[in-house]
Amino acid sequence: MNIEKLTELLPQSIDAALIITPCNRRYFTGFPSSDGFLLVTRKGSIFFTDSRYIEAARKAIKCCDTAEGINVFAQIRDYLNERQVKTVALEASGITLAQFGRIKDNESLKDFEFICDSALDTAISILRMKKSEAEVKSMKEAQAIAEKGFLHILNFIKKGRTEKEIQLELDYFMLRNGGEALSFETIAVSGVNSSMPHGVPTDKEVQEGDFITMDFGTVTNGCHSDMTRTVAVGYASDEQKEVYETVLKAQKAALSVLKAGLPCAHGDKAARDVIEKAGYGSAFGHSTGHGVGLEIHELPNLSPKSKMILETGNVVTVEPGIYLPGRFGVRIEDMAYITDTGCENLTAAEKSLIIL
Ligand SMILES: [Mn+2]
Repeated sequence: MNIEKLTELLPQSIDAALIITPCNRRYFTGFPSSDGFLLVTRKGSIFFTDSRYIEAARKAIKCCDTAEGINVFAQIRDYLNERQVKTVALEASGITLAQFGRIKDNESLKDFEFICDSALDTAISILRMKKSEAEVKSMKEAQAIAEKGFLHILNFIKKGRTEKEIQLELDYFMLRNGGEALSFETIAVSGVNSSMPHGVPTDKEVQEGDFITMDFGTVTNGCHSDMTRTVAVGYASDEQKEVYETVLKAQKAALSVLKAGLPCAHGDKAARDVIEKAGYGSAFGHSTGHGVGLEIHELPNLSPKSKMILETGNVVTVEPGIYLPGRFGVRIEDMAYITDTGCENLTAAEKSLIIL
């Protein structure tokens, strides 16, 4: 169970963890809610939530006790005192200063030491990086919906459509076909706008000769998908084709080296080397990829700065790009599940250049 594993990963100086962020609460309990406190100790764990959720929480949560939070800080105090807890870790990267203040300055909790450094976040991210079978299944489901959306949007795109129309059509399709949310605000940028890696869709109409870059994903059971495709409308110039092929070659180069044991920075380098060799090094400013799961950006990162090593069970995106300001850009992105021998590509959508 993840809760037990968490207590093993925490430094001995920490007796308990108070988990507040919705994403981590959901990760450990499997139960999504907007309110709750998950209190994890070495001698038992309990989830407090309010009257709106308690009935559903009692039915759904099997991994720890549940209780309705009536006077929740006093209840937390009593639970901790019964277990002789002195030190309690908090999620430094996820809670607000206001939340930290409310806990640390609470009259009921004044006898405990609250630790808000990286210890708890580190322990949780070690667990979350290794995806469970259920999480991978959900990510595959989300990805399948997104890929249906990609096929749908290929029939929708034509000269005269605006970027916003393409964005909204893709969003509606994914939500209409089983997606419970969008992974992030869909990017659909065309022509000169495609040189902005995270450009925001505008009322610009698609013209012949435009590249359109679409970066999108959907969510099932809280798990995110993430993919990017660049397609051409009408025709593509020789230069556009050359840039496209370079990005594709870089993307495939990274995918071919990913496996458990590989330093993340080497995964990035495999893609970056191809782009640099082709003379576009300065046009690839971002990292090659990032972890994805219950959140759209998780560890590990395929970044030149990363010191992490890939492990079996990680899911990372592989998304090199080339961006020529004022002209055009290309990005191609798949998600990869890391294994002992390589990686399983979770993305099946066509990658060779599509000219609509
Ligand atoms: Mn991505």
